[in-house]
Amino acid sequence: MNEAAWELLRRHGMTTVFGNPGSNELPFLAGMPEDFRYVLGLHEGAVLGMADGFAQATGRPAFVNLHAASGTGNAMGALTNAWYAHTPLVITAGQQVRSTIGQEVMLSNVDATLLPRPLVKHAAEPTCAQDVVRTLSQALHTATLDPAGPVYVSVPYDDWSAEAGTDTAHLLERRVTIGGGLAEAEIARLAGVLDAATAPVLVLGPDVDSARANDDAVVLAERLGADVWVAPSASRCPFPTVHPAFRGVLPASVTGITERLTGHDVVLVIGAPVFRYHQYDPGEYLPTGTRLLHVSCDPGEAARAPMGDAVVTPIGPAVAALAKAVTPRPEPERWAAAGDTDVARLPDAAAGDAGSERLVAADVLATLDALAPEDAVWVNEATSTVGDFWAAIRMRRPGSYYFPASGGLGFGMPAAVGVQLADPERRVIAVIGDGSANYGITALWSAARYRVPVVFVILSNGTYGALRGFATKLDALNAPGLDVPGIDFVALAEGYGVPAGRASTLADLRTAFETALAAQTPVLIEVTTEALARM
Ligand code: TZD
Ligand code: CA
Repeated sequence: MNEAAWELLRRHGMTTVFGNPGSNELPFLAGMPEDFRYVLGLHEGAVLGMADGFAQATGRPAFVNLHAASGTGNAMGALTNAWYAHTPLVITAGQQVRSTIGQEVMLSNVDATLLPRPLVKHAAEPTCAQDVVRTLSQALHTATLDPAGPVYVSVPYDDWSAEAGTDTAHLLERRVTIGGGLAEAEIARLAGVLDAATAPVLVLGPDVDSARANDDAVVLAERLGADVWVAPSASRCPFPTVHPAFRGVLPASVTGITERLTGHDVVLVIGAPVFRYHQYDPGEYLPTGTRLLHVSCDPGEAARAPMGDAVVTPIGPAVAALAKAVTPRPEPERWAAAGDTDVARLPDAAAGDAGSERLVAADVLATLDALAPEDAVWVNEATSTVGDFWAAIRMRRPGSYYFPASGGLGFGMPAAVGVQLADPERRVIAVIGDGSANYGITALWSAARYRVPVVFVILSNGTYGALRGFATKLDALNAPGLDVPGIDFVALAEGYGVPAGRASTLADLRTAFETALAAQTPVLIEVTTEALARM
């Protein structure tokens, strides 16, 4: 049985196991073949975050093995991000011996299939040992089909010593794919609306990046002469930020978006929900007379939107087809007038260092941008400085940006490790707030243990900056628990085996960052920054 399950995973290229083991998982893990690698995370939130980053960066499902209900519970916060990022994950959890689950012996996973809902597409426990491999097969196909997402399988550990069913050969062979893309007539209809528009605009979301459709998105924008906004709260970067069409990220509020979209008669949203708002800010969803078209791979996303006409289809082929179908227009003059947008804005070190003991985040980010390799991969989990991040960091290639898709903190540090494991050729730089860092801090140990050379930059402003912004807006500045002073990230990193240093001037930062980039190991840089309290 054990061998049949491993063979199934091998056939699907899932030879990395992200896990944290317990007694229930040992009978399965003991059979792990030599061509598999096990990546140990010390907390299940970090296990799931690493797998999430790995799956997003490879574009393939990742395999996770957790311990029973307790391990699953620890991973649930991280599952919110995987769910909204459309990350294909096959999450397995060891269950107690089948005949004893009813007694609720230690570490039985009672009602195992209910536990991870509603954050999985499917949850199952095989009804008998002979159905384990088919259940895993169902899980991995379900995880991968659009909209991709996490699935959950609980396996009683005595199942692993039973004989596999006689029909597993069929399971090893089968492929399950989604046929077809948009029908010709549908493409022509959408292209017709875009061609007839006087001022079309594109709003692109994370699924454009995960479908590797960024280049086609550039062609579409150029042929339409349309500016491009990135969808609010985007967890990926779907468009080169150095292109003259790039306008920035939409704010996560109704009125903010309506303001930005004013002047456009047609808005085409691709690969994002319409819209992932955050702060409650009631108003008109769209400027008067503006028409919104939505292309999504997720029926739920399409159905729940409060406005617009949606079509559900795989994203990659849809963007390619639309890019071909629209009639080319001349390049807008405003693009040429913008000049070269691919320029570093390195702050003057002396200016940044004058006066305050603390650095301004925008200067820190501009410094990182100027010194980072052109193809660097960025993981961002510093919440009050997201706007500064998008303004400072130039991203030119697909797969350059990862951010927690549902805003659940604890994604950044583990995801950075997973992304770097998936893509050793590109350097991963993780910009993490001193609040966020604590939810995923144990990822440092995995980075050290497996020599995963992520550069972790901790923006240490001593506070939950974003919450200070919210507290101002919600008139709740008396709320307790908004500051996090007194954390020594250099000591924490060293404790987990990651070399670390502190930077309180831009000159220090430059030296520390250059040294980190030259190293073959993970490095952490703690940067002392100003609290911004901006929204
Ligand atoms: N817990 C979890 C798991 N996710 C969350 N999103 C929060 C709490 C609430 N939260 C935010 O939404 S932002 C934030 C918290 C605590 C502050 C993060 O602080 P930081 O970054 O130091 O990482 P800034 O730049 O100081 O805001
Ligand atoms: Ca902070």
